[in-house]
Order: sequence, then structure tokens, then C-alpha cells
Amino acid sequence: MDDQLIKGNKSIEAMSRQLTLVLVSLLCVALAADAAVVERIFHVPIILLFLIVKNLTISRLCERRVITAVNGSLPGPTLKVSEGDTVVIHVINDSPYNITIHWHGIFQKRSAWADGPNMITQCPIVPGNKYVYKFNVTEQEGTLWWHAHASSLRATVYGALVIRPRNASYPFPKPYREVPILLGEWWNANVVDVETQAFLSGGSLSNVSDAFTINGRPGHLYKCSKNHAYELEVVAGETYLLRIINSAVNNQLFFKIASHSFTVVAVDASYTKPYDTDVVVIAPGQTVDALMTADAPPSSYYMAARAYASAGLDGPPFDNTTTTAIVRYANSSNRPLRPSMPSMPAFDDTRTAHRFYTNLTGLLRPETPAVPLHVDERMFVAFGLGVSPCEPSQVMCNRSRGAITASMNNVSFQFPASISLLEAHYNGLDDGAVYTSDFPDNPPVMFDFTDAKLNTDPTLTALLYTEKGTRVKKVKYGATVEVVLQNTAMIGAENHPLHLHGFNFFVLAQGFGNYNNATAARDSYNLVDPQVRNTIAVPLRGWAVIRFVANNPGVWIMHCHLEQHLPLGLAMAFEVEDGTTPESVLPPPPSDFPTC
Ligand SMILES: *[C@@H]1O[C@H](CO)[C@@H](O)[C@H](O)[C@H]1NC(C)=O
Ligand SMILES: *[C@@H]1O[C@H](CO)[C@@H](O)[C@H](O)[C@H]1NC(C)=O
Ligand SMILES: *[C@@H]1O[C@H](CO)[C@@H](O)[C@H](O)[C@H]1NC(C)=O
Ligand SMILES: *[C@@H]1O[C@H](CO)[C@@H](O)[C@H](O)[C@H]1NC(C)=O
Ligand SMILES: *[C@@H]1O[C@H](CO)[C@@H](O)[C@H](O)[C@H]1NC(C)=O
Ligand SMILES: *[C@@H]1O[C@H](CO)[C@@H](O)[C@H](O)[C@H]1NC(C)=O
Ligand SMILES: *[C@@H]1O[C@H](CO)[C@@H](O)[C@H](O)[C@H]1NC(C)=O
Ligand SMILES: *[C@@H]1O[C@H](CO)[C@@H](O)[C@H](O)[C@H]1NC(C)=O
Ligand SMILES: *[C@@H]1O[C@H](CO)[C@@H](O)[C@H](O)[C@H]1NC(C)=O
Ligand SMILES: *[C@@H]1O[C@H](CO)[C@@H](O)[C@H](O)[C@H]1NC(C)=O
Ligand SMILES: *[C@@H]1O[C@H](CO)[C@@H](O)[C@H](O)[C@H]1NC(C)=O
Ligand SMILES: [Cu+2]
Repeated sequence: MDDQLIKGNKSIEAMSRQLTLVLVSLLCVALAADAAVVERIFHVPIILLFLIVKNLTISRLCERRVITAVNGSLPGPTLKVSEGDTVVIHVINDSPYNITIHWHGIFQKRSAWADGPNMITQCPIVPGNKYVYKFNVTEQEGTLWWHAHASSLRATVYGALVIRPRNASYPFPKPYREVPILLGEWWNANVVDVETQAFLSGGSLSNVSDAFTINGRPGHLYKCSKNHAYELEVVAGETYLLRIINSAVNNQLFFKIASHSFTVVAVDASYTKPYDTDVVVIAPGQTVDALMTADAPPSSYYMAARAYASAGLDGPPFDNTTTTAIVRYANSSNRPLRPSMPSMPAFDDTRTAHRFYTNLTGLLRPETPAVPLHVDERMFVAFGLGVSPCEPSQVMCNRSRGAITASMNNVSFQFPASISLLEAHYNGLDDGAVYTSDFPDNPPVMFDFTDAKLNTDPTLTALLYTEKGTRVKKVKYGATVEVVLQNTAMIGAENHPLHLHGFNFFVLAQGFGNYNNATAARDSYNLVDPQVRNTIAVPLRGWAVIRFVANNPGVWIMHCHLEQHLPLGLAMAFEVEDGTTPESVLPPPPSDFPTC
């Protein structure tokens, strides 16, 4: 029956794509497809997927727990699409929590309604409801991922999103196999309870995780996990493309494989010049595509990940455990009881982290966009932690100290409560009732941002106080925006991974100390082959300069991807106005758009 309908449609090719889309998704719903269905109509591939968010009872570290997960697995299913595809994903919320899903790194060109951050581009999908995320995957390929973007649920609601080149050709030798490596973080406690406790205590009680995981499994170094490690079987001499994703919640990670090295060929779904290294450093939100050749003596080896704790051993507590998985050579008669273990960098090895983060450069290809040289909007954004008076509802908060907050240019971002920013923007509600378009281009005062005395010198501690607000930066469609991201040492200095939704950006320069416009910093900009990312780990007591073209109408949040810093207010948003052509206008919300 569907065959006939599809053939029938072919005779009226003028029919709008929108209608076709609706028709196809209706058809597939009617057919109750139980697997990914690829429909090819008018030569435009449409990928139809169903994701069901629900309770999953699971055993980890000697405990049985009920978690929120997708399709009964941790991590959730890997979504595979090709560049150019139209993707239609039905997210069904059968969990007890409000949920949204973010397709991390997808441009969402003219589909801001499908981006996913809670109260930024949509109200949540309430329990028992569903929402259909529809977007085109255009002009990007590589490794991305999807995750919940409401409360801390992304701890267990996440999976890989792999975009293959449309013509299946990579700018490196074709690997023998491609393997998603999702690095995760596990709490024995309910993650929503942990977040609530952190809020009520004003940030003084923030429990660390109990384990890290590789593809959902903690590995041999944890209790009750002797048989609970991910295993990758390799064929000697073959090359594997590891699609490494840091889906951990609050920690940057070092990743190594004993006796093996990597060639990094992409980060954040942007190709890099091949970069050889024996250690991968990866912040939450980032991805690294690394080629690994099975060229060691056939045996078994551990791959391992543990924290890069940039704040150091004297900083806030962090999960100092190590997750492992096994690389086992096929048919090897050498099966050691204990595979050999890579030697990991020290937790506070900022030198190694910085070397990895700064040495990457973008791969220049004919289709690679060049760095725009003319800048329309220049911003200097100082960001980090701070303090605010405790809210009345923060019943466990230390009222003499105040609550720990976070801010960008001294604005501690407040999520709207009753309408999403995008909907407010679409309806022209920028009069202050929901938000104001006056996010400052500069900090209200300039000071020594990286001075440790900020936290102790009574003449400086007044600077720690932040203002709360929902303020966005309005930019014209097509404007080139340059942002100097200045990390502060307020409360504690640490490397914060900042993630921009809706765009990739060029990373022009990074350094330690205070960014100084007048001197070396600007001369050090890489305007030729900078790395291109969606998440930048800004050095502790340091800075980074990013540049992007605001070629996508909508409201796009930029926030710290250490999950515990988001509710503290380490966020801001860009409001990109409509352009003047039909392709530069934000379409209306879809008919099933969740409202509050
Ligand atoms: C998720 O589970 C549903 C129900 O079992 C199934 O129909 C769907 O194909 C699954 N999705 C993916 C991406 O595997
Ligand atoms: C899911 O788990 C929560 C608590 O863990 C429980 O309250 C709820 O009843 C469960 N829901 C279903 C549908 O099993
Ligand atoms: C997605 O791609 C299709 C086919 O090229 C196009 O008709 C449609 O307008 C695109 N959607 C958006 C939101 O750009
Ligand atoms: C397709 O593959 C060829 C090499 O076979 C490459 O030159 C070309 O850029 C690719 N096209 C796209 C759109 O990636
Ligand atoms: C956090 O840790 C403390 C100390 O171990 C424990 O008492 C508390 O219940 C934990 N909080 C949550 C939400 O699990
Ligand atoms: C492993 O051994 C089996 C049986 O001898 C053989 O069929 C297979 O090809 C071997 N695999 C590799 C990777 O050598
Ligand atoms: C992790 O921290 C605990 C307590 O804070 C300490 O006893 C232990 O030695 C640390 N482990 C490592 C590997 O540093
Ligand atoms: C990487 O960066 C460091 C400085 O952090 C530099 O000394 C080194 O030469 C660079 N190149 C490589 C290949 O590591
Ligand atoms: C509350 O904060 C004050 C000032 O920072 C500090 O002296 C005091 O020890 C804190 N009290 C508790 C119970 O942590
Ligand atoms: C931020 O604003 C607060 C409240 O107006 C003020 O006390 C504080 O000094 C400001 N801090 C900075 C760094 O501008
Ligand atoms: C869930 O979302 C609904 C609709 O926006 C809202 O009214 C409700 O307060 C939310 N619940 C929680 C626990 O956040
Ligand atoms: Cu994100």
C-alpha cells in the first residue's frame, strides 16, 4: 500500500517537500516500523528513527539501580546517518522526568526548534508525551552525539550520532572498522537527586561520581565489575577508526591504549591535519576521531580513561577512578591474565592537556570554509564561578557565604520558566518579560581575571558577586562574531569546556594569563588552518579566541559542558535575527512543538 502511495506521489513531483515529509512519517507510523526505516523519495533520503526514553533497571558496582535510558540500553543506540540526509526522530518520553534531547554539534540550519536545550529552544517533553525532532544534516560529517538537555539526565540518556560522508570517502585511508567509544560517568545515586542536593546546598554539597565508563561499562578496576568491561577485538595489522566521545558529566578525560598510539583525524566532526599522539585529551561535549593500528605484539591491552582535573589536587573533589576496556587481538594465543595497562598522565597534567588541545589544526579541503577576516561583532567575555545571595528555597545554603553561582560577563544565566527563549524570540517578546537583548559585549569592569587573590583579598572579593539575568546577545543574520573567552580564577580556577549550539567556530588562539588585545595575542591568531570545533576547553587561568559566522536564525545557547556549572548560570545565548532571503528566515514551530 505504501509502495502505491509513494509511486503516486512521484507523478506530482512539484509537491512541497514539507508535505512529503509529513506523509512519509505518517506512513511509517502507520506501519509501526520497529527499526530504522530509510525511505528514498525524490532521491532525498529520509531517516526515520524512534527513541523511547524509559526506566531501565541495571546492575553496576554491586548495586541494582533504576536509571532513565533510551531503548533499554546504556549508552543508547548509535544513530548512523549520511551527510545530506533529512532526519526525523520520534522521541517518546515514557520516563518519570521531563526530558529534551539535544543533537550535539548538528547545525540545525533553519530548524532551531529541533535543537533541544530545555527552555532555550523548547519546553520539555513531559512524561507520557512525544516530540518529533526533524532536521537536515548538511555540510557536516564525522562523530557527534545526542544527549538529554534537561536536568542531569544526560548522565544516562546519551548515544553516538555518526554522520558518514555522502559518497563514503574519507580524507584518510579507509579504516578496517569504525568503533564508537563513549566515555561516560556513573553515579550509584539518582543523578537528579544529586543535582537537587547541590542546588539546595548552594553548591557546597556536590557529590562526585562513582565510576567512569567505556561504552557504558566501568571495567575491571571497580568492584563487581570483573566481567564488566567493553571488549574490542582487533585483527593484527588492521586500522580502526575510534570515534571517541566524552559523554561524561563533569570531567575532562585522558584516554590511552597500552602499547598503541593514535592519529587524530577529526575533532567535533571537523577534519584535522593528521596528528600523532599516544594520549587523547577530551572535554565533555567534545569528540575525537582517532585512527589506531593494531600493530603491537598480538595479546590483550587495556584502554583506559581517567580525569584531567584541571583545578588540581587541592581543588574541589573529583572522581579519581579509572575506567578500562580491553583491546584483544583475534586468535592470539597470548591471553594474559591481566592485560597491560597504559601509564596515565597525572590528574593535574595541564601541560599534556594543553599540548593536545592547542596542537590540532584544521584540514584544508576545497569545501572547507575559510576563516572570515572581517569581523562584525567583537566580544570579550570573562566567565567563571562566583557567588550570589542564597535563594529562600536553597534551604541548606550557607547564608553568610552565599550560594556558588557562575556567570559570563557577570551575568548569571537564568533559564526562563514558562516559555522557551526561541518561542519568545519568534513571538517578538524581547521586551524584558522573558529576556532582554542586552548581553554585555564586555565585562562591567576590567580587573586581573586570573589573580588568585580574588578569593582572599577583602578589597577584591566584592568582584565575586554576580548578577542574575536572562540576557542574550542579538546579532544580525550573517554577521561574523569574534569572542575572546577569558577564564577567571574566581572561587577556583579550572578549565571550562564551552559549547556553542548551532555553529562550529574557528579556534584562532589560546593561551594562559589575561588576554591582552594589544600585544602578542592577536599576532598569534591562526587565520589559515585553525581547528574547528563546537566545544572549546578554555585553559584554566587562560583564554581562547573563537570566531564564527552567525548564518543560522534562532536562539543558540553557549554554555559550560561541565553539567554542574549549567544550573549555576555558566551560559549565555546568541539571538540571531532573520535575514532577508527565504533561506535565512526561521520557519514557524512544528505543529507538535511542546509548550509549557
Ligand atoms: C528504539 O526502540 C524502538 C522500540 O523497540 C524501536 O522501534 C526503534 O527502532 C529503536 N530505535 C533505534 C534507533 O534503535
Ligand atoms: C520508574 O522509576 C521510578 C523511580 O525509580 C518509579 O517511581 C516509577 O514508578 C518507574 N516507572 C515505571 C513506568 O516503571
Ligand atoms: C531539508 O532539506 C529538504 C530537501 O533538500 C528541503 O526541502 C527542506 O527545506 C530542508 N529543511 C530545512 C529546515 O531547511
Ligand atoms: C566525494 O569523493 C571525492 C573523492 O572520491 C572527493 O574528491 C569529493 O570531495 C567528495 N565529495 C563530497 C561532497 O564529499
Ligand atoms: C552525597 O554523599 C553523601 C555522603 O556520602 C550522602 O550522605 C548523600 O546521601 C549523597 N547524596 C545523594 C543525593 O546521593
Ligand atoms: C582466526 O581463526 C579462525 C579459525 O582458525 C579463522 O577462520 C579466522 O580467519 C582467524 N581470524 C584472524 C583475524 O586471523
Ligand atoms: C582517590 O581519592 C581517595 C580519597 O580522596 C584516595 O584515598 C585515593 O588514594 C585516590 N586515588 C588515586 C588513584 O589517586
Ligand atoms: C605541540 O605544542 C607544544 C607546546 O605546547 C610544542 O612544544 C610542540 O612542539 C607542539 N607539536 C607537537 C607535534 O607536539
Ligand atoms: C559558611 O561560610 C562562612 C564564610 O565563608 C564560613 O566561615 C563558614 O565556615 C561556613 N559555614 C559552614 C557550616 O560551612
Ligand atoms: C557584578 O555585579 C555585582 C552586582 O552588581 C557587583 O557587586 C560585582 O562587583 C560585579 N562583578 C564584576 C566582576 O563585575
Ligand atoms: C515539567 O515541565 C512542565 C511543563 O513545562 C512544568 O510545568 C513542570 O514544572 C516541569 N516539572 C519539573 C519537575 O521540572
Ligand atoms: Cu551540548
